[in-house]
Order: sequence, then C-alpha cells, then structure tokens
Amino acid sequence: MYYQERLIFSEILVSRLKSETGRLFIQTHNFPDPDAVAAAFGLKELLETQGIHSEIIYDGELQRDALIRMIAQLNIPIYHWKQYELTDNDGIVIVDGCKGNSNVEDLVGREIAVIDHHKSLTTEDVELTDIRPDYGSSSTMICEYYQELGVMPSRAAASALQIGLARDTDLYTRGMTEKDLRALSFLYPFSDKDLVNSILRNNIQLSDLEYYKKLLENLMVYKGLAVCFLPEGCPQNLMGILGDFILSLQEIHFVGLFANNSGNISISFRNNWNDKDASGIMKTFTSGRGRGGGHREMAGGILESDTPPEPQKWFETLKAMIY
Ligand SMILES: [Mn+2]
Repeated sequence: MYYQERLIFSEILVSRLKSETGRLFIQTHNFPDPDAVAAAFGLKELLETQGIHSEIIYDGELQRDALIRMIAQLNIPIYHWKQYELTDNDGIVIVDGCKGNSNVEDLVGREIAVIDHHKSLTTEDVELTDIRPDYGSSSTMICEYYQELGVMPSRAAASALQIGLARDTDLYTRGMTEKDLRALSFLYPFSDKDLVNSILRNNIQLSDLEYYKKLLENLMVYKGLAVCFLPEGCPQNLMGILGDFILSLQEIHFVGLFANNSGNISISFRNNWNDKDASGIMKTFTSGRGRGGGHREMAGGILESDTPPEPQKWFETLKAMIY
C-alpha cells in the first residue's frame, strides 16, 4: 500500500506539470549541497524525457570546490535565481528542502511541489508534497521516480545522484536504509565511477585547514558533547564537514558548531546517539530567537542577528538538554 502510494507520486507530478503553461523552475535549498544539486539535476533530466522543460535555480551561493567540480564536470545547468526575471506565473518545484524552512528562500512564483527527505512541516499551500524522512537522500527519491517511470538515467545524472546519495549518507554510514542501497545498485551500472570517486575522495582543500585549526583550538568538550564557536565565521557547508570530522572522534557523539556569519549565528549539529534527535534539539535550542531543523543525525539553524554570541552559555544549554 505504502509503495503503491509512492508509485503514484511521480506520475501525478508529471501529469500535473504537463498541464503547466508557464515556465518551470526546480529550486534547491539555499547554499545547495551535492544532494540538493543532484536531485534537482536528476529531476530536470527525468522531466525532460516526459516533455517537460525546467531550469534549476538556487539562493545563496555554491560554496564548496567539490560541488563546483561536480557541476562543471557533469555540465549541470544550475543558476542563481537572479539570472531570471521570476514572475508570479512561474511554477516552482522545491527539492531537498521545504517551503517555509529557514534554508529555502521564498521566491517569486507558485510552489507547485515539494520533494524532500527532511523531517519538516510543509505549508498547506503547496499542492503536491512528497516528504520521506526515512530516506538517506533526496537523490534516492529521484532514483525511485526513474524506476517508477521506467526511465534510464543518463551517465551524468546517475553520477550526480550517486554523489548526492553518498554525501548525504556520509558515505553510507548515516541514515542509510535499504531504499538507499537499492538506489545505489540501480545507479551503479550507469555512473562514471572514476569521476564519482574522485569527487567523493577530494572533499576538502588546503584553504579549509585554517578552519580546522581554529576548530581544534576552540573546541569545548564535556563527556560526549563537543561545542565550538567560530567568531570569524565559516561557510555553512564547511560547518557540516567540520562537524562530521569532530563526530568521527570515538569519544564524541554530539557536535554543536556555531559561526558568526554576517551578523547572524549559523548553527550546525551532528549527532550519533540513537536516543537523541538533533532536529528536535535544534528546534528547542533556536525557539524564540531563530529557526532550524533537519534530521536525527544532522540539523542546521540560525540565531537572529539580535542574539549576541554567548558560546559558553550555548555550551551549558546543550549540556543541560543532552545530559
Ligand atoms: Mn539532502
């Protein structure tokens, strides 16, 4: 029954989008990561096979060299939304994020559908929603659409989706399910393994080491909890990478990173305790002074600019929430 319902979504989406007369945009979450870009690209190519044309847009910036290499080497046509004159008549499909989330810019246009694997509430004014928090990546969901519609992915799309899946599951170790495994085996014969492996294995660069240094110098640790504030700021996607690095320490099970990014405080949580939920902790932590959400294993958020940096207090609050 569950599978049947899911089978229908991609078909409903296609027939709904076919009835659109205006332009169609696929919007990733802000500061997109490989999974968001891959899911958008996979969906764009899939829709193309159904006679539906779309453009991929994002807000924020493309931050990591590995992501930029993926986009360049796979020829992924993704542009900042400011490249287009968006109008109220444009249709938007949001992937890897939900309308109303702090990391999804509310652009001009009509949100027709949301496709996401984050645990989040989407607003009722979106017509079609496919939200599966039990999936390791949005790329996995797009893979299932290919299978449901009987379409073979191009080499570029399969490679992108494989990178998205691998990255979001932290190389198949985080939130990985049998559905993700099935997606991987579906993609594997189609993808460019050398390219995929090269991008996956070269995820950081020399210029990142300055942040690693600051992180190690300022890390506060209490039992399995590690907290760090980067007062000079840090690109959001690098915060996730730094959090994963600290979480890979045997003794650490929860990481809270904070960075002063143009006035606001960006937050990134990583968790590998089974009985704790990073998303719930983030919601409580930011309640009344910011926003945030995510999954059990990882969450992101912001504290509004009127919140002064109080790293010691954040550390104490997290200690109290966790222990
Ligand atoms: Mn994702």
